[in-house]
Amino acid sequence: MRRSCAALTFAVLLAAGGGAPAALEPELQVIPLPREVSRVPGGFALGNAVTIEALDREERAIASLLAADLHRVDIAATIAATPTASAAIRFSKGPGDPALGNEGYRLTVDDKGIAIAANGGAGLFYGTQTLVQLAAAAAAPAKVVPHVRIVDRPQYRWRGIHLDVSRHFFPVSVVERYIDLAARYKLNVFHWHLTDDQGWRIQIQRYPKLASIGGCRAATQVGGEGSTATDRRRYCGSYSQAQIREVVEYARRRYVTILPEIEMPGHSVEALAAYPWLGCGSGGYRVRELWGVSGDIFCPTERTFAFIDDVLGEVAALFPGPYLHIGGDEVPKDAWKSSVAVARLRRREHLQTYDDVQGYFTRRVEKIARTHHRSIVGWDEIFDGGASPQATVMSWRGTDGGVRAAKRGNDVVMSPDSALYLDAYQGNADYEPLAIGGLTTLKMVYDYDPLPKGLSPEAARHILGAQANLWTEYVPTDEHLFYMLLPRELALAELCWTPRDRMSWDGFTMRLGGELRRLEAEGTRYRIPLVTFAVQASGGVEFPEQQPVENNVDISVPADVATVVLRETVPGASIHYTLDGTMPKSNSPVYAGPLRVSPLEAHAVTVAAIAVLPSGRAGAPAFLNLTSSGAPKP
Ligand code: TNX
Repeated sequence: MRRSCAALTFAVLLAAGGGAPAALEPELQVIPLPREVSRVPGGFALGNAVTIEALDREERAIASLLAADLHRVDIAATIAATPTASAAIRFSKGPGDPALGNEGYRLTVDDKGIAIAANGGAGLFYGTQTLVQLAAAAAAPAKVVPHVRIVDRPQYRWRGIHLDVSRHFFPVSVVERYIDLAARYKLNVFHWHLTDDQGWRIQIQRYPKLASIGGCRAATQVGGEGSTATDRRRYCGSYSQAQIREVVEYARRRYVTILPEIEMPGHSVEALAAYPWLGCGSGGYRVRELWGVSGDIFCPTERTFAFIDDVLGEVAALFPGPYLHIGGDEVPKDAWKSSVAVARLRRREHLQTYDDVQGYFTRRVEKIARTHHRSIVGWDEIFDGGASPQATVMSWRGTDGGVRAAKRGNDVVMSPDSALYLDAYQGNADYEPLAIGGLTTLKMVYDYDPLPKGLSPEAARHILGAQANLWTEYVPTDEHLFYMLLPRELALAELCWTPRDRMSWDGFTMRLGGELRRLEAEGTRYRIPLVTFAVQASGGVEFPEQQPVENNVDISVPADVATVVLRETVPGASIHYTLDGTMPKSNSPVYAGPLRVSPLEAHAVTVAAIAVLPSGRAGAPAFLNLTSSGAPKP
């Protein structure tokens, strides 16, 4: 039994009648929550038309993105390129404010209007993102934004989101929307997984067959993990270099750096299908049709390294960011074990084990990357073979690899599959579209702390930040993609940006609704959060708001009667429920206030509830299983 201690107590929910949580919310409606917020009484009315003063080119570029965002929340904005007394929104940019760093900003709203100050463009841009969220939360027609002083900067410098376009291909428009959303929530790295066994997706001029042959598979797996059935339909897709340049520019304007990944030496049979001499075997390679890992991998020959040099040269010319991701994960070594070339290499380089061969491979590729003025990032397996201390390690097999690498002085990005894998189920699989497996709930993402316990300050400095990965074996469409991304990306954004001691799950779920409503208005799919439950039993025992785990909350009350408060996250959604053990539907009774149930009388009661959006789209059911451990002693 738990006494109420969470911020969201039963009494608070009861007072709100289980609805309209925004009225109770003392925090600003901003995700990620800013570092320092001081509220001042009053507010500034944006109305339906504003002027943005933007005095240089960079400011004007930011202002035009801001104007487009404001337009979407029904505020028309004009940009003034010269000092304009009537401007409601002003920028000031100039180095020298140590509280802000490269990416921080000050946002001040007072009677005069809105001022955003930063040391550079990134900070100004982030200030505008905060402003748009405040404007989106403000009610029409006055659109009053609260008087406030915000001083904000990120906790981590690497705030990443990944997208696998090999398993399923997503066109430029979808990739740009993906980047748009990342930038909105102040993420700054887009990890573009461009190649894998199931398809090569980037045009390389010197090797055109990579896209034309490596970019097509003859069929695609249907069914879940382990299925060997396919749809027998040819599936192709790749980006031209012109398209890549367009996306790079799109990201640059939103202060997002793209991390392109070219997988090697494993996850590369699609490249072998295009140029069989890249493999250690005698050919017959095919772009993979099933998910999982191919045993055919790059052979570490001089010809392969020359190929990698050419490819990375073209990739580096397209992507201005400081890093190239070279993969390095899941490398089955069998093809190397039977290779004469590898045996010769091992003798020459004194490589004891096949992990050492991968280490040699990684260090060669790192040297190649350096000739193109890039550092490498690799999955944590690159550490096993002895990566150089300059390589950045992306820790995906949990966090141990990251911890070991940080202790040895390598930079680390935390993206553990246990908490930040967005291809896993978001709730009970019975009510979710087919996914790869596992469970990564919104709360699991939110609770993840990128800083492992017990690291020395020196090692902790090597934890650059965190990243969530979205593999797309089971994500065939863009609707499904955004369903898997949202709202978990918002939890990721907060753990990357907001200092840990400012984070609060209750506060986050209260702030989330406004952003979901905004996504709804933009026609972007997201997963509707489950209805939550708070319970008060006779005898004064309270259970504060409970988050269903795999859609269930089990509570045993020491009472015969209990009052249950239901809450959903999206403003304007309704809750429909049943008490008779049947599945709730859109035509089940509408929840209008606290429910009185009697678990003792019936032995057990299940409250089953769904949230239904005004559009009619319904979320997955959540179940409160109430049992009575006996009536309270008088
Ligand atoms: C492992 S995470 C992989 C990917 C798969 C993913 C599925 C990583 C570095 N490698 O190739 O898509 O699991 O969750």
